[in-house]
Amino acid sequence: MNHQLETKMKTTIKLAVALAALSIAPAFAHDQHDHGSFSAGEPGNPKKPARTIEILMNEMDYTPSKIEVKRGEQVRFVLRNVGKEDHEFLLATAKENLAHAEVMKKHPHMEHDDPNGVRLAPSKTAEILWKFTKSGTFEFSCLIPGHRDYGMVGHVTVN
Ligand SMILES: [Cu+2]
Repeated sequence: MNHQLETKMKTTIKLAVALAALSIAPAFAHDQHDHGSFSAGEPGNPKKPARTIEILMNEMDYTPSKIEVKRGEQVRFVLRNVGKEDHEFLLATAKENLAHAEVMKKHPHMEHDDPNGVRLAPSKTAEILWKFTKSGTFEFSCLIPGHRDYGMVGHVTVN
């Protein structure tokens, strides 16, 4: 696929995500247009210290699936796909992930290149540096159709 077409498709998918959010929660949709903000905090600063948390992705769960962090804490997620299928790690609110999941039912192979998420092929590893600036409960989830329902959802509690 040529790059221009790929970029165009990504833009279309982002628009579709925004539209899905709009149909579920009009008040929330505003955030979707602000590409600088994320529901679970913000991308981390590599120059600042971070706690490393390793998360294994498998069919069909995460290990560990529950983590606790302090508000303002920076976490370096080391994500390892130890399974036999592709898996994702998308950090957001449950509401945002559910809206995103609806879009993925129509586009199961959509790529993610956002700072709060990654899709990994089997035996691949990736890192996400994240600063939890908001208190509350957030989740990480795999939105490949079926995976979330089968157990690929974990929770982050920010105190
Ligand atoms: Cu998965």
